[in-house]
Amino acid sequence: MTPRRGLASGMLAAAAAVGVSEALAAVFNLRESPVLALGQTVIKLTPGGIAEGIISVVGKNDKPLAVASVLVAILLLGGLAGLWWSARRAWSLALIGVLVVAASAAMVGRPYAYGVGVVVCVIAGAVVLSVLAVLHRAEVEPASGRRDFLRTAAIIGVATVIAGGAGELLGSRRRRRQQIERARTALRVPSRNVAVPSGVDFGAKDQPRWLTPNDEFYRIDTSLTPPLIDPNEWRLRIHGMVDREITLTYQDLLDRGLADAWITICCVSNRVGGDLIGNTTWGGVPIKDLLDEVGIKPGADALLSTSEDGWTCGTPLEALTDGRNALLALTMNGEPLPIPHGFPVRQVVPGLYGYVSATKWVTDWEITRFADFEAYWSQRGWADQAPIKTQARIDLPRGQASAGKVNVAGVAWEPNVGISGVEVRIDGGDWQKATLAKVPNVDTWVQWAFQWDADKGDHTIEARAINNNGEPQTGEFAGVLPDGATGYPGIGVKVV
Ligand SMILES: Nc1nc2c(c(=O)[nH]1)N[C@H]1C(S)=C(S)[C@@H](COP(=O)(O)O)O[C@H]1N2
Ligand SMILES: [Mo]
Repeated sequence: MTPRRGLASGMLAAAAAVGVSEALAAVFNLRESPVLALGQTVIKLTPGGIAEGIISVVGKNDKPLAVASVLVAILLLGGLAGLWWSARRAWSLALIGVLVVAASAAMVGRPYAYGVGVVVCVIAGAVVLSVLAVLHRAEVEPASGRRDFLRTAAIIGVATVIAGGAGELLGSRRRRRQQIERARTALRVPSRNVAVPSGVDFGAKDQPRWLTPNDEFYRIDTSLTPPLIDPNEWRLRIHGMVDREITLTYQDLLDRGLADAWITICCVSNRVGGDLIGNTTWGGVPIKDLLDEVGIKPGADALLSTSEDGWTCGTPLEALTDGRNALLALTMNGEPLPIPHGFPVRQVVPGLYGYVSATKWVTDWEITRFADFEAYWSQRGWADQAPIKTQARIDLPRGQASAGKVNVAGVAWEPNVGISGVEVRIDGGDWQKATLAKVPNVDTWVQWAFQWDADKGDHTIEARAINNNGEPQTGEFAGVLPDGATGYPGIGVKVV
């Protein structure tokens, strides 16, 4: 192998190792990749006088400068290892070994050191060895010639760029997420009253709590990774069929004062008995107040809301102005919205399925008419209008029960209308009244319980909710498409 090619093979091997180590650092979520750790270590080890001299020249760019120097050094030393690979293999191996040890030491010496950082350095060393071996074999094999070496080198080069690029992308997204998470934690939202009202939760073992904790709240959206929005940069533009167009900031909303409301939200894709539903307290600005501020022009019947990532949602103005607690929400269970649940600002509207009301990461409101647009899910076959249907769910018992008194329990809901009763029937018999827990308003689900005197054997239990208009839920089965499932929830129980 010519010296020039030896040098090239080594530099390529070093570049591949850097690319792979960047990617692995991102995959393992390390705070610093080996190159960055080496750069930081160089800064730390540079004698004060020299460092000051450098900083006086390059200013705040000392970190990029250190990283660039490290990269150049790695490439040059890699080149040397490639140069020595054929004739002085031992020197070459020793040099690679020294580099791996130096990088490992830098990783371990940093705050937040992780043992896995050493693994990354060792893998990077293995990459150098493999690339050198492959390139030099491509050169010496009988059939091979210049083209084989170049072709192999080209493939490795492309792979290096892809690995490094992917690592960079993943890493920068992670850093951005951490930055937004810090901004979220630093927010001072006025303290909220999030105490669970008394009497709402029977407290039965194995039953979901009346208040759904934020980290257990169901999540449905079309984004692979949630939008990352800095609350200081967030804006909501309100325009369309309005008298006065306005643009709101996060602080504008805080200045208006937040109202709190207990609201159960539910996904249209929730099958009968399903768990795409949750209940919490939301703090926000009443949407009606904002609509009054901008002034709705005659003829408008819809709010077309758009999220930062381009998802769209059509909500009837009627539901936003009829006096129900429709909120432009900033908090969820007393804290700023979690990022996956719409941080910094989302909508919550009692009584409408999420896809027609609950826009997360909302940044644009257009007052318009349903006749003039089709929102994201309507374009895909779902209904334009979708109020939440009267439903009950059975949560207890689970699977088996022992003969005698059995606690049959669950929840029922029809936000914005409320539930007046729940009935239970065993093996298709008569409907019998269950007991309801308390609720603070008509917008939340209500827990119910029924004491069943159970005989041994296999049984089925069904339930139905009756809303505050005295209407029982329908027993007729319907799937979730186009506007929500119906039918009685039913479970099979083995009593022993
Ligand atoms: N930006 C955006 N908002 C969205 C969605 C979405 O895909 N993108 N999905 C909606 C749907 S279908 C539901 S059911 C609710 C779910 O809210 P959650 O994830 O906070 O429970 O958010 C709604 N808001
Ligand atoms: Mo949904």
